[in-house]
Amino acid sequence: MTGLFITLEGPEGAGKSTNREYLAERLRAAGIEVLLTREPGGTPLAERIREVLLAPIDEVMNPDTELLLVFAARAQHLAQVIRPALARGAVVLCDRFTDSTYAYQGGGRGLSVERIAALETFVQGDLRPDLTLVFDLPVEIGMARASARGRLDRFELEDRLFFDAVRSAFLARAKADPARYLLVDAAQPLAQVQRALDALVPTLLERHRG
Ligand code: Z5A
Repeated sequence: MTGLFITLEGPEGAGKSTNREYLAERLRAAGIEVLLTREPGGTPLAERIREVLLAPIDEVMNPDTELLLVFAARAQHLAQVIRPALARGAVVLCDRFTDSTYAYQGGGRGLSVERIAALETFVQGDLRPDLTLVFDLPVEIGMARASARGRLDRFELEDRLFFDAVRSAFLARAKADPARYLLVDAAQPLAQVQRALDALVPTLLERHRG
């Protein structure tokens, strides 16, 4: 049996976590095992790498260091959590995955797509999400939602140009492969976003049944 691998992507404050919980409830109501997880993180070791990635520090983190830490966490997460869950037929709902690497380390930090793609193949083999929901949001709204939460992490301290590049990278990836990506307008009121997710549930159940 193989499960369904769904990732939720987009800028900070786009509602990924909120909507991941919402979608999980809908799928669980249909009697399906749903695993909620996130990146970077998802295992105790990968969560420790997350702390290193997010904590503001005085030393500038080299972009290659950042990229390798992201994929180190992912390798652990895949081996310990994601692959076993998919193998037993669960739906995996993962808050961020490799599209965030293309957006933040690629778009934001300027690392080449080729370098990221090489690590993607090295760490994931041919595993790619079955579906990626991209929650799109104007940069200023995302930054305002993040600031409202208080202390900013190392990424949230970046400037407007960085976040413009991140958003463009997400949109370009969604546009390039409409069969895998679903773009969600995350600036709408939450109830409307969740109506769009409700409409998606029957398709997901059908795909899961295979
Ligand atoms: N990162 C990376 O660089 N490379 C990688 O490969 C990966 C990650 C995997 C941590 O991510 C950082 O890791 C991330 C990129 C980097 N950094 N940044 N910036 P994270 O997922 O932990 O951080 P986040 O995106 O900042 O999480 P978040 O702010 O919690 O965003 P969210 O999950 O999308 O939003 P939320 O918590 O569901 O909602 C935020 C608030 O908005 C909350 O009060 C909601 O009630 C509200 N909300 C949500 N939707 C709506 C709507 N539609 N209307 C009004 N209010 C709403």
